[in-house]
Amino acid sequence: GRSALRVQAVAEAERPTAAKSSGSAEPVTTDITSKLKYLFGRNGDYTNADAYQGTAWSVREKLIDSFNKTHEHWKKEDPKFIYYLSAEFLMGRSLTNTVYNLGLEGEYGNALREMGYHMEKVADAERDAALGNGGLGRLAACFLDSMATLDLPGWGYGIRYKYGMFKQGLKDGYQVEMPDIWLTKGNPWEVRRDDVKFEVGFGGRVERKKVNGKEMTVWTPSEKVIAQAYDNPIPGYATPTTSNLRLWDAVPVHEFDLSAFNAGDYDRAMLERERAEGISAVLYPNDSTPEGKELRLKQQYFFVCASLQDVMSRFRAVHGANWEALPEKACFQLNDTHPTIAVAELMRLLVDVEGLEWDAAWTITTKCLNYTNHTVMPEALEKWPVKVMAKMLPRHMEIIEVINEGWTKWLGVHLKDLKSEERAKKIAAMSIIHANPWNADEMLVNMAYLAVVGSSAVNGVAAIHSNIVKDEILNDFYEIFPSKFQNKTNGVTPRRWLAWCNPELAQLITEALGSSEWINDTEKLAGLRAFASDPAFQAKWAAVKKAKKAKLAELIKKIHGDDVNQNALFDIQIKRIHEYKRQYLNVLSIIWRYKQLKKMTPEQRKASAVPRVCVIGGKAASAYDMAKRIIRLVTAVGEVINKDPETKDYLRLYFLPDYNVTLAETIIPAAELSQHISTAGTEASGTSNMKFQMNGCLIMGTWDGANIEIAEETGVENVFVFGVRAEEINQLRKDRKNFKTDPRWDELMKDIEGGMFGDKDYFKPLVDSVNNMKVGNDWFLLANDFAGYLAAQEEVDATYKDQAEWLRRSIMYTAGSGKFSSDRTIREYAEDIWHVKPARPSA
Ligand code: GPK
Repeated sequence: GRSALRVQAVAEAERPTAAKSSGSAEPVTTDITSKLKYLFGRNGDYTNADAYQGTAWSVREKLIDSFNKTHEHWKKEDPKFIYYLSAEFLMGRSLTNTVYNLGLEGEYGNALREMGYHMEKVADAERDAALGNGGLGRLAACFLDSMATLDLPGWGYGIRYKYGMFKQGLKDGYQVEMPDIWLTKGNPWEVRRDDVKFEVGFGGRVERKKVNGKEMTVWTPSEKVIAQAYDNPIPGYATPTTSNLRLWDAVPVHEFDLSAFNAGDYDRAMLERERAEGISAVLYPNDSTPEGKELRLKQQYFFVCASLQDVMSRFRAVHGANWEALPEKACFQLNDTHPTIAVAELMRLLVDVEGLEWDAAWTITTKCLNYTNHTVMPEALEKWPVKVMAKMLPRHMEIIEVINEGWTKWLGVHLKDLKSEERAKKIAAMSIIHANPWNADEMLVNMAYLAVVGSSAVNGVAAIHSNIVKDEILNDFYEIFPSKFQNKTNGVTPRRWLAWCNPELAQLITEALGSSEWINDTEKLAGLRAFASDPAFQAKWAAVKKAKKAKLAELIKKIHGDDVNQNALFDIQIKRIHEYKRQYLNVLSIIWRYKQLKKMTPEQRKASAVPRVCVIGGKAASAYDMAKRIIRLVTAVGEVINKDPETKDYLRLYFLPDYNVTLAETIIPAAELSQHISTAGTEASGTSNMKFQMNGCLIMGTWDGANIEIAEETGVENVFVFGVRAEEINQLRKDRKNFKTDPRWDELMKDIEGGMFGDKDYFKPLVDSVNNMKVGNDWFLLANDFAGYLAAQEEVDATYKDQAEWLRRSIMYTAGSGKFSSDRTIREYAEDIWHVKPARPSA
């Protein structure tokens, strides 16, 4: 039997509330086979993939029962709702999460076993819902889990991309991208709502007209599409609440343009369909660097427009046109600037469609909206050319101009004590519409500024990041509205990222703490500190890690065909490939380690080397040339060192292709050391660092993002910290030309340039990007942190040799992870920003 089931049996018995399913009278096996028979025309002899379909469609019904109950309750109670607007939701798989969250693991585990299947293998047939790039999209998914678990009335709103995040393959060590065709086998986790559709317009013209004697603005779009709703029920854990993620699919207004069709003009008949479907066709694969493509703005407006209409139509059904009360019933969280057009759209709906006065509409709008910033990288802040916006959304462009006029005028009064020259400078710097600094002829709409002006609250995602937002990125705004700015340190769901992905560790924790209450009260994990130095407990803890390492070793064998030493230190860096995340620095230290090993005699290696298996994984945006070169460097270095007979017992480097949520669920529990080594001040928070911490993985990190808070909770002395501090960065960048590189660094650069790993020409730009100090390169200061990084790596080796100390720290990590549950984060949002209260349906 799978130990998850035993953990669950414990969890089940101690559920704070009754489990949601009372256990249907009809045996689950019959239900699964009936689904296979009537939905798929299958009769016996099922593959794991079949068993997955039967199980999923069966579980779906319990999920929908819970969803319906919850929504009946919420309809009756009419509480205030939070709507989480996000262009990305990186959900991963749903089957096991749903089964475990609903407390159905006993029924379904047993049924599958009776039929001769294993839940784990059956679950493996599911494809990830990869409607996101990385941290920002996965954060949204964790937030939905916590909102439901905390019984908060709240929905996610986004786009039902037909193609999610591309699948990454390797060809001769280079990244290749393949489409993610994820819906071909149907999706049991969604419900199409044929009664929920809204029209969304683009382009056209704007006129003033008298409507019923009132002067109104009328927008006549030149292009229209229909947003079709799909609901994805979100089960909470240990509660009857199942909330909702509503995703919009774009479909044509007319199935076919019949006149064109009849006239034999098939091309034109198909045009409208293609145009419409193109809007929700594909997720842009850029993480932290927006692509200024028109289709992207279209996507943003498409889902925002449909979502706002949807919320307003539900409000109207209950409260009529009493829009002043909207902020008491609805608030919206803008997940980064991607949904910021909501500021203009809500104004348009209230003023043009509902006929409110501008000022009344503005009060409502700013009360309803809140904005989360997720990055400080200047190139990542979204700015749309006025020309593009005026053409696609002419009325919105007008509205933004009026907002900006009001805003700059207000600023003029507010800053009346400044000298006129200074005042003008400040106003220009804070204008929502401003010239492109690289092209004075082009005017841009600064979406972050629009979001700040149009919102009640603005927050960053870790303490250091929120301070940088206040002190640098949006400092002018902070000085004017200090109380608008907040911090909400990110969190991750302890269900998916500990209890469900590491049931063995979960069981051990539950045994030690005497209860599974930690699964939704992670502060209880602090109780593990009492066991940190207990040799018997350490031995059990080590045995779990070993079992998880064996699973990862199996995966490496499957992908690369190699057996790895399972007693080696498993050293992991998995995240999007980005220069600021410095995978390159990791590779340099691995090459350095390799060279040191080569210099040793076999006896010396045997006596003193700590064997390591290094794993790097992550996708590079398709157009991010430097990131692709970094991937190739990883694979090229791996090709050399993994087959070197002198060193291969002591050092390996594997690139694991197609890193995604599901792969993370295998890798993270197996990790002993994880790397979070961004240049200080560049990683807003990081969230995988929290997942590793929960799973007892030690962290090698810079003083950046949530690493800082993780170190505070775990004990700074237990974390391998290195590198320059955020406060030093500006000065160090200025002093670039005088920086003297470490001789070891120079040696490594020569090695790469000299072709030690082949592909000299391809790696040349990589070497140049960090090595031409005279022209001020190495923007992310790899050379500055290099020596400190190598020293920290030596400290890792020394600590690993003392297994009792390593295990003590490992336990201290999990014990210190209580703060990083997304339940805590969501509670803070609910109390400080949303003012939304729990509303739990009865079981
Ligand atoms: C930030 F700006 C962006 C973006 O476009 N995509 C994305 O994943 C990440 N992020 C940050 O880079 C992480 O530091 C952070 O933990 C995550 O958002 C969630 O806040």
